Parts: sequence; structure tokens; C-alpha cells
Amino acid sequence: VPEQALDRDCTTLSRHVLQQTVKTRNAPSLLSPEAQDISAIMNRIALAGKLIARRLSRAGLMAGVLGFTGEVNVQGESVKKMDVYANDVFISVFKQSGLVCRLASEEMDKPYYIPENCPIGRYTLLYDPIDGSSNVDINLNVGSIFSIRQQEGEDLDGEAADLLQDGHKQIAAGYILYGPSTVLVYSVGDGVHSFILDPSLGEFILAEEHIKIPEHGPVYSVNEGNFWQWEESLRDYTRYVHRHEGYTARYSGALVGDIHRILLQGGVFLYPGMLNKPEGKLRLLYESAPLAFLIEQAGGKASTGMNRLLDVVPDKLHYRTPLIIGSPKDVQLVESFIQDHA
Ligand code: AHM
Ligand code: MG
Repeated sequence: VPEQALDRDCTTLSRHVLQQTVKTRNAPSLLSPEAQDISAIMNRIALAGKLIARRLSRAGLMAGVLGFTGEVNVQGESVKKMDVYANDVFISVFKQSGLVCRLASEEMDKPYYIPENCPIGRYTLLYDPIDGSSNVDINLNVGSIFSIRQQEGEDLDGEAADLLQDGHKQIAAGYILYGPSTVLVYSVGDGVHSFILDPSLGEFILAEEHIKIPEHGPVYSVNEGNFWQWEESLRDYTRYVHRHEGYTARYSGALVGDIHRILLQGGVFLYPGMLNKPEGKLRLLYESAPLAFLIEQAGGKASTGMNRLLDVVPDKLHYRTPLIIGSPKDVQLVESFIQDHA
């Protein structure tokens, strides 16, 4: 067996996270509690990813997996059965873990507390269990997005006010893309690394380390159906793209896949504000900020159009903000259109 192939197969996610955490958090050794904690949390997230991937791969074969529950969530969106399943998976994998005391997700109005992990669990997991869930029923790609923050203070009133801080407070962030293969991409602040789920091993195996986003790329990814809902500056930007060679549109309706394409091949993803919804659609704490953390770690940029996205301080858990993210040159170009009109 070639030694390299064997080494690669043995570079599992948990081993990688342990080494990465030691490097970035100045943890003195592989045995330091912080390195062990982050690695254990990532392991649980990976387990959630495997459970969700398994369910998705068989969804069409099982009764009661696809479709709506008939309920409407905090965001005013119809809840899908897969959203509920995936949300519960994350809660279950962290029960009795001693790691995470609070979980906050797109699907829950308030954070979910795991009392048996409190106050020992010094971390909070923020996540979007299934992003782009309109793709689920038609067997297209979806993703999970996650972010880990330190719990600051006691949170006695259960309001989780310490979560209302900027994106620099994230210790780790990433996503799981459920596509033809299941891919996990993460960063603990020292570059961006991807892992592919090997179904025969049931392990995420290292695919690429220190991924760098291209300076510029051909893709612009935006829902142009909203054209007349945008500010004139955004319309001008799209006109620019239409009139210049070398641009191509790609939009799947699921953020994780669109961002993954841009991470690897370059370009820009936009979910701007709209006239009737100036804050746009995407939520800061468990959608935009984790992706911004990752893309910056890969050498890209993330912006609201006016400000660096990681500097934004939310005033509520489900706070939304416009998102422009991707290759540094492409994000700058969009920003220049927006700022010229401002
Ligand atoms: P969701 O979390 O309810 O699935 O919404 C987020 C999704 C993103 O994945 C995607 O980029 C966007 O919503 C698509 O929205 P639209 O259909 O308005 O273009
Ligand atoms: Mg979402």
C-alpha cells in the first residue's frame, strides 16, 4: 500500500482539529483541555453530518421524511420534516456530552439549553441544520452551517445576550455540504480545510488543506428574480456583469453549495437588501458570520456592502444582514458600486 494513501486515510477530522487547535489557540499540547474540547465538539458535528447525510440519501424511500410538517417557524417559513429532524440531530449529539451548554439555531426561537452540560459546557453551538431546504424534496444539494463561540458569563435570564457580539468572537466555523459526496469544510482560525465522508469507513477523510480562494473568479451568484427589488447600485452591478465578458451566473437556491463553488473556483455570492426588506434574507449568527469567517480564512472577503461582515454586531439572535462574499476582487467591485451610490 503506498504510504501516502494510507497516511491520508488516517488523517481523520478529529486528528486534524486537535493539531489545528493546538496551533491556533496556543494550547500547550494535544492534551490541553481546550484542544480536546474543540476536537470533541467537531467530532459531534461530524456525527450530526453523518446522520443527516444518511437520512437524506434515503429520504425518497422512507415514508414521512419529505414534505412539510404544517408548522411555521420563528422566521415565518413553513417547516419541513427534514428541518426538524436535522435540528433534533444536533441537539441529540450534544446531549450528555458535557461540551455545549447552549445551542441556537434557525429553527428555534430561543436558545436550547442542555442543563446537564451547564455550567461545565463552556461553548455555544450556533447552526442552521438544513440550509436551502427547498432543495430537499427535489434531491438537490443542501448544507448545514455551524459556528462555535465561547459562552461568556452565566446567562442567568436565558436571553443569551453574550451571543450578540461580532463575528470575530467565533472560535471555529464551517459547513457540511450534502452533495454527490458529503463534504465538511472548517476553520479554527488557521486556514480552511476540507474533508470528504468516506461512506465505507464512516469517517471524514482529509481532502484539501489550506484552501485559498482565487483572487477573482467568473461566477456571480444571486437571485436575479429580485432585480426590481434591489437598490439601483445592485442593478448597475448586474448590468456591468452582463456587458463584460468572462462572467457566468450560478445560483442553486442553497447557499452552502453556491459558496463551496466560489471557495474553490472564485467569484461572488450576493444576497443584498431589498426595497421592502433592506436587511436581506440571510441571518448573521448562523449563516453569514460562519461563512464570512471561513471565506476570510481562505483569503476572501465578506461584506454587507458598507461594512466588513465580521464587524457587524447583531441586536437579536435571528438578526439579518445583506451578504456579499467571495473572491476579494469581486467583493470589492460590488462594494464600489454600492458605495458610489451611497
Ligand atoms: P433557508 O435557511 O430558509 O433555507 O434560507 C436560506 C437560503 C439560502 O441557502 C439561499 O441562498 C437562499 O435562502 C435562497 O433564497 P431565495 O430563494 O430568496 O433566492
Ligand atoms: Mg438557512
